[in-house]
Amino acid sequence: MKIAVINGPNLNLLGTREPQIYGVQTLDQIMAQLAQEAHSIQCELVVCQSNHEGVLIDQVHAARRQNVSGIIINPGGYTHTSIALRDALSAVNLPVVEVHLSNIHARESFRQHSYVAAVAVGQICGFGAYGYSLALRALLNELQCRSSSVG
Ligand code: CA2
Repeated sequence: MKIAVINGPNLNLLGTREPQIYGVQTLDQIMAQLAQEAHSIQCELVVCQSNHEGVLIDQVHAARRQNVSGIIINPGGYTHTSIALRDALSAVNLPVVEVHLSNIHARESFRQHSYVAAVAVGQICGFGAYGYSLALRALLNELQCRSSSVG
């Protein structure tokens, strides 16, 4: 089974600044750990990061061609601004789990609204890098539930 993991703007800076909010691990370290975990449960990850809204939207569209079963996304700052990214996620019609390192609901008011949340199965936030691991488990559980309720 293939899962897409899509990371938005500035997440390439993880581990270099603001460790009190976002932790000390780099995105590469977090993704490598997640890929290992996925591998141990016969799952393959298609990982990407971009600072550009259109590239993220293209990656969401590509998920269908790549035969991906579901999407884990940390949309970064586009969480709070991008109707276009939300439309793309809605259009591909794959289960989506939204993840944030920080607890966006305990931060500035502009971070407390997510355009993505309404098209996601659920949102995981506030658990740092461990949130990606939780998101993977939640998505696999969702896919299992969907496949066992078909037919
Ligand atoms: O908590 C999260 O995962 C966020 O998606 C991170 C975004 C932020 O805009 C969202 O509100 C919540 C920021 C991406 C990381 O930005 C960094 C900035 C400086 C140093 C390291 C990371």
